[in-house]
Amino acid sequence: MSLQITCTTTTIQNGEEMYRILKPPRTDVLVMTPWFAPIVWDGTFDIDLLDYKFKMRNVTIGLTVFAVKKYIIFLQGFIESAENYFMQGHQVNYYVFTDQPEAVPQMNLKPGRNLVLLVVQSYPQWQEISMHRMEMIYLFIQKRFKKEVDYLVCVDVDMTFSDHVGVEILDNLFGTLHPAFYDTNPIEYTYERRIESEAYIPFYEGDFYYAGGFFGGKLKEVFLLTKRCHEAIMKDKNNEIEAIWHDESHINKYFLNHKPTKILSPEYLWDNDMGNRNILRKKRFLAVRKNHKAIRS
Ligand code: 4GW
Ligand code: MN
Repeated sequence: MSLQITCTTTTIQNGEEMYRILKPPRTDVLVMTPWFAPIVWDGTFDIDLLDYKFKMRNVTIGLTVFAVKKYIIFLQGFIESAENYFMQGHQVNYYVFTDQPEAVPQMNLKPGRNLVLLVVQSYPQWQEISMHRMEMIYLFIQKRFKKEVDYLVCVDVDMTFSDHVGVEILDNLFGTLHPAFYDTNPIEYTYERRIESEAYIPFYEGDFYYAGGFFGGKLKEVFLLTKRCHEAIMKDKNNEIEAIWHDESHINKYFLNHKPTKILSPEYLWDNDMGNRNILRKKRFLAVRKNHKAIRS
């Protein structure tokens, strides 16, 4: 079986190419955590081999996204870009949570791809909109997603896919390095530092700073993460404290105690306001420029 797989890739076609697999693919970036989770950078994976492996398992991938209130304007561009770059050739269910189903435009999807609208309430505070994503995701995993998909990928909507994002990201539980902190001294990570919060992480603890806008994994693992984060958020609310970066702070706390089995490099969550970096060969998922005043008023 494995021989067949390599035969379908170009790497075997000449000796020079084959030899390449024995060389470290990248020496300019960290490609493995101390707990042996791969960090996904361009050049570290063979997409033909991985596509074949996931095709054999006939996997279906769910992509959750929230478009509440004014953020509905990001949805069309988001889905259109996902049609071009997200999980090409695999089965995909888009799960769009919105308070305005009537405002969702008709979009033509490629074969094997479906869009499911899920109506949710809005909250007066934007922080609550962001944090209640955890609650909605875990409730809908129980209610529906676990019957329909093998993996769940949970992202922000104010983004566009601008290059390949495929099955190389999938694993039991994955998080993404925050573009502002991937090469920062951990002492400067903006973890929640107040001991009263459930998201508290003391100085001199923590590995990476993960972004709130891109995580996922197998259904069971995403269920445990989202449920735990929601419960922590509710505990904080009862204690009249809100973590500094809301759901992102709680994700960082969760990943401290439940190490992700794979980590995505900032290729998978970049902001052009941060400019370019030599190590960044691809920008796969980009923040959309937003007029903060207009969108958030
Ligand atoms: C300030 O007024 C707001 S509104 C900040 C977030 C808001 C918001 C966020 C919203 O009105 N509707 C909404 O659906 N969201 C969802 O939460 C949306 O999916 C968005 O991508 C996610 C996180 O908010 P964000 O993208 O603004 O957060 P950052 O600035 O960290 O990317
Ligand atoms: Mn965002």
